[in-house]
Amino acid sequence: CDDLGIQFTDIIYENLWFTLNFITISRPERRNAFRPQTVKELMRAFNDARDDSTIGVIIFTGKDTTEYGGPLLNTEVQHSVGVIQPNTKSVSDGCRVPQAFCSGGDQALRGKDGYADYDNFGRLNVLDLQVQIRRLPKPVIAMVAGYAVGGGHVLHMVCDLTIAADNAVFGQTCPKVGSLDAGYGRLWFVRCGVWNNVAHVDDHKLSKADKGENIKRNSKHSPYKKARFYDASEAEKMGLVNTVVPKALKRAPYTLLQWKLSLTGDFLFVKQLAKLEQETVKWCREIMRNSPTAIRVIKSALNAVDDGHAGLQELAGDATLLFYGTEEGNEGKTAYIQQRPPNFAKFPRRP
Ligand code: 1HA
Repeated sequence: CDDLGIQFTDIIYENLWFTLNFITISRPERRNAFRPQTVKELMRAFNDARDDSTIGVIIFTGKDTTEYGGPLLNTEVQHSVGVIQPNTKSVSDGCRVPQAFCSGGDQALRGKDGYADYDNFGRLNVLDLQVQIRRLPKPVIAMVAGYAVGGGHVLHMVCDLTIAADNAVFGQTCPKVGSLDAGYGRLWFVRCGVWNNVAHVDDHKLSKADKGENIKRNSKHSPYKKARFYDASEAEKMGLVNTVVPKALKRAPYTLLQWKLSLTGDFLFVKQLAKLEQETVKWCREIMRNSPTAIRVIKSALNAVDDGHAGLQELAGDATLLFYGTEEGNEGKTAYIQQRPPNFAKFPRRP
């Protein structure tokens, strides 16, 4: 439930140690694909975490989808249907990645005007969520195990940091399903030199020799230009993820007693977490040791150029926030309330 007591159906919203929030997309039967309702719930949860002054960092993740693994496909079949070849070294079941951060928009609900679930019109409301995460004055960390593809890939990219399990697989499936995200999705591709979509689509039409040439051409442009999907270590090299964690294990079930103990000694609780979560929490703790205001201003400054006037507004808003806390700022307001001229002469005009 959120603070208004509304039951979430598509996400899980949890608090850890009163300072971190986990926001988890929970549609495992669809590899955590989002529908309009999912996005509405995510926006509500992110808003709640923003408003809660005890929360310093938000961890954004996807529910473990392992139980919806389905039958295994052999590598040849995967190739023929265009499914990606994951990092097989790290997954116990051979050639299939059973987990997902998010597989993008739910294609079964896509109509001519966007994605529709309970309404008789479509929405592209994930675009609002992307903006919301960018403007949120607290760090948002994407914790990625398995697939982060299509709109799910973009969601991890708009987060401030990404901690990935070594079975993570990244890529933009959009053109393959007749979609495109030319907004924030493109931003990091340009930054990291990821050339993905066109090759992904064209590759199917090319002969074997041409395919080789295509790949060579890509690598000639830049070692970072990637066609098709890429795994966690490649994503790390491209600067798309901050670190890769060796194993994506499920979080061990914990009892109420352990949970209570964790409130007194968090070490006990950390022991209950999977490696991926442990590493993510470690990063969160490092962030939490820093000045929240410095983190806030740095986030808005980092995003300001790419976000244009909206980015500048965010940064300027931080300046206003800080100025309101000064004696000089306060003098103007006090003078107005006291109906006297303000005395700004006493304040230094610094070089
Ligand atoms: O581009 C945009 C937007 C652009 C602008 C504005 C708004 C946008 C909003 C959204 C998007 C997009 O996200 S477009 C890209 C949509 N996503 C995809 O193209 C990914 C589709 N999924 C896959 O390629 C694969 O499922 C997978 C690589 C993630 C996983 O493969 P795997 O492990 O073989 O699982 P699979 O059997 O394919 O999937 C398990 C179940 O989940 C299947 O259902 P089932 O047959 O068991 O009933 C599958 O249909 C379902 N599923 C997975 N992803 C989606 C999905 N169902 C609907 N939509 C999905 N995205």
